[in-house]
This record gives sequence, C-alpha cells and structure tokens, in this order.
Amino acid sequence: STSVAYLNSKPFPPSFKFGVSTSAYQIEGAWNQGGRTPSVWDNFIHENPEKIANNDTGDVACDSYNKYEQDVDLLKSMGAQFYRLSISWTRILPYGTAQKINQEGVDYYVNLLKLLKENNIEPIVTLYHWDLPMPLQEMGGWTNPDIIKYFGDYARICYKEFGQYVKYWVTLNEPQTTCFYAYSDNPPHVHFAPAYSLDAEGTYLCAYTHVKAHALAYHIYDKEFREHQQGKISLSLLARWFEPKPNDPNGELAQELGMQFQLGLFAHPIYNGNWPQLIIDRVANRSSMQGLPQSRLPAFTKTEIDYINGTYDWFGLNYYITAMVELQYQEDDLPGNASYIVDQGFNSYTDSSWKANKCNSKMVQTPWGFKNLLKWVHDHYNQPEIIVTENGWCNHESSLNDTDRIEYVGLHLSAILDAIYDEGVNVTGYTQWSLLDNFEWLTGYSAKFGIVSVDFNDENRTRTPRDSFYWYRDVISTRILPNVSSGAIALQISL
Ligand code: PNW
Repeated sequence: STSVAYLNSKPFPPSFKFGVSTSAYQIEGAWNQGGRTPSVWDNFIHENPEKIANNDTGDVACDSYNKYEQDVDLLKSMGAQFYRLSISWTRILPYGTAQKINQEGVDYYVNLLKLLKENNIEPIVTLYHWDLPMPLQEMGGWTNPDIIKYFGDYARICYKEFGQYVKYWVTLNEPQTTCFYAYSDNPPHVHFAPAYSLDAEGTYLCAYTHVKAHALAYHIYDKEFREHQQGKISLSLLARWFEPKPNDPNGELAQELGMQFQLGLFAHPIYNGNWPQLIIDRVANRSSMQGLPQSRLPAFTKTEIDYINGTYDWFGLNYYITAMVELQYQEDDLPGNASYIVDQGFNSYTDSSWKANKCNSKMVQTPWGFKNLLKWVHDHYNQPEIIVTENGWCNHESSLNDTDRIEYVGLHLSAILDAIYDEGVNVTGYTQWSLLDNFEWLTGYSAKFGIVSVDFNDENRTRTPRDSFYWYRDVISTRILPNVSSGAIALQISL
C-alpha cells in the first residue's frame, strides 16, 4: 500500500547551512597528472583490477582536476552554502613526507578555494579521505605509529597553504571504515585498500594511530594557526543507528556494544577521554581469558588521554543506514581467532520490512534511526555542534528522475528538523553525499550517489543535474521541506 509521508514543515534555523560532499580520489582523476604520485588506492586497483566492479578505476573519475570550474558552476546554480571536498595527500606531498611540496598540487586547491570564495561557498576541507601515500603505506600505514607525525607534518602544510580560505577542517574521514574494512580480517567482499587481514590487535592499533593523528593535527592547528585563521576542526565519523532485536533479553547490551564499538571507539577518546569503559573491560577480560599478558587493546597513558580529550570544535557525522542488532558472543565466548568482530560480540542485520536496494552492499531507508542517532550523539558527546558531513542515497540507475533519492533526502532532512525542534540537538549543517556520481570504491561507477549524473562513457564526463538537484535547490532557497499540499514533488512512501 502507499501512503503520503509528511515532512516536518518547520523552517531550517537561519544559521543552518546546506551543501554537498565529495572526496579527492572519487572525483579528481588525473592520477598521474600535475606531479601527483600513487596512493594506496591507485596501487590496490592497478594491481587487483578484479576487486572493483567492472574493473573500474579512479584514473579519470569525474576528471574534476581539469573540470573543477564546472563543479563550482553546479554548486552555484544549486545555491550551495557548503562544499565539502578532500585534499589528495600525494598531490601536495609526492613522497608522503614534508621533504618535497608539489607546487602544482597546491595551486590546484588554491584555485578551487578562491573560486569557491568568489561564489560565497564555504568549503569544508577534509585532509585525509583514505588516499594514503604509497611510501607511508609501505612503512605499514596505520599500523606504524610513525604515521602520526607524518600526518601532523602534512596537516601543518595544508593549514599554511590553504588556511586563509578554510574555516571548517575535517582531519580524517571515517577512520572506522579504514580500520574495519582495510585493517581487519573482515570477509574479502568488504576489503578496502590496502586489504590487510589482521586480527584484533591490528584493528585496534589502527584505531589508536588514527585517534592520535587526529589529536596531533588538532593541536598543531590550535597552537600555530587558530589565532590568525579562526577556523574550526573536527573529524567525520560514520555511524549506523543500531536497533535492538525485539524481545531479546540481551538486546540492550547488543545495542550498546554496537554503538560503542563502531562509534565510541573513535569518538569517546576525543569527546570524553580514553576508550569507552565497556570496551576497555570487555577486551581486557577476553584477553586475559585467552592467556595474554596484557589487553590487546592498546592502553593510552594518562598524558595521552588528556592530550586527546577535547580535540574538537564540532562533530562531523556521516549517516546512511540503520541495522538491527543481536548478541552473538557473550563476553566469555572465545571462538576462533581474536578478531575485532568476535570481541565486539554483536551481529547486525537488516529488517526485511525496510525499503532497501542492493546498491553499495545494502541501502536502506530508515530516517527514524537518524533521529535517534542524532539524539544519541547529542547526549553522549557533550551536546556538540553537529554538521552532517555525509548522507545520501545510491542506486544503480542513471535515470534523471530520481524520486527515490528525493524521498530519502527529504525524510532525512525532516529527521534533522525533528531532532532540532523536538530534542534540542544542535545540528547546524548538512552536506549531501554527493554532488556527482563518482568512483564508489569497490562498486566503481555502478553505484550512483550523485544529484548530478556523470556520463563516464563520454570523455568530457558530461554532467547533467537530476530531479533531486532541482528539488534540493528549492529546499536551499525556501529553507523548508516541500510537502504534498504545496504542489511540489509528492513523497509516496510504500509501507
Ligand atoms: C562513505 N560500507 O564510505 C565514504 O565516506 C564515502 O567515500 C562513500 O562514497 C560514501 O560513504 C558512500 O558509500 C563508506 O560498506 C563506504 O559500509 C562503504 C561503507 C561505509 C561507508
């Protein structure tokens, strides 16, 4: 049956900003142009073409390195207030370290940032969206604690070169996705570059180095740049909402394990200090039952805890989907090898009643989970200013009539209004993923997230706005969500 969904009809607060999000490797292309050297994703794809759908590569992508002016034109005609982009580390530092700065790479971003400024579009700049320089990957990447200082050196150079144009910095994008999909023994179908198969020790080490690298980059900004540049720094963390399996006596524990292992592991040290206690205790007990001389979760010293705690000015939240959770392993179940998946003890699954498609593993439309998550973040992390740095819908069709995307985004923006007005959550911005169809990692170009379609068979990479682009443009200009009665695109939700 079909019924009409009513979107929250209140206006977005005057200071709320709308925009879109992209990342360097997914849109720029020009992988060996302008002095850029390979990152871990270039090598992973060139060496294992079969790992990517249709043997796609990011070599050309949307060619935004050469066509960024077209991207800014689109942002302008949409009325975007924010544009979240990322810097390619190897465009700036071809050897990964500060030994050489590539001026051509610096110029590319300066030109882009100047053009955004001329058009009154505020950039949100991510320093690192997974494209680690190969020389640093060969030293072990995020399993080598020396990565922390190299990330700090890179961050300093970016603040110095670009800081006059940037008021919103994101140090790291979704370290969880990196540690769980690239530095763990997750099944191969979700193995991102560099596809290390590591037991829990390696996965936790990856979390430890990411958290410390973030904190160093924050302190460098704070000490050396903040006074003159007046920007605000955070990181973008991915979160699903986990809903406990109904009538399950272990449901609440499973939910808490879910929230803490995916989000708390990274957020708690930064927003509250140290790892979440639930994880410290659980991993310590399991390690000791397995006869280890110490916990496999690396311990922070008191000095480190204090150094990391509070290294944020806002909260960057990436949300796509909700999952059901149930307890899979009790604290004293010790099956198989010590992977983080076994330590965390919960199993997640999709409820069959949710609207879903098979894009990018599994997309589901669960806006109520988004509202719950926003409230959870508000309550657990000191009621921070939240900017939703990613949220969006993908499908496999290139149709311009993307009513499914309008429905998803409309419902999720409505959930933000609910969180603001019903719960007092301080959400101040939203950058939809994504401006363009782009290189969607393992699913290549087959998974389309763009409000603008890109023709990847055409060497001009012709960009064509979809219906959702015009819908979003109207939301940005009116600052309310159009309901059926207003004569705008009706949202027909299948129940
Ligand atoms: C995020 N998963 O990645 C990233 O920040 C973007 O680069 C990406 O394009 C976007 O979400 C859409 O997928 C994820 O398999 C990629 O669970 C995959 C997963 C999660 C996040």
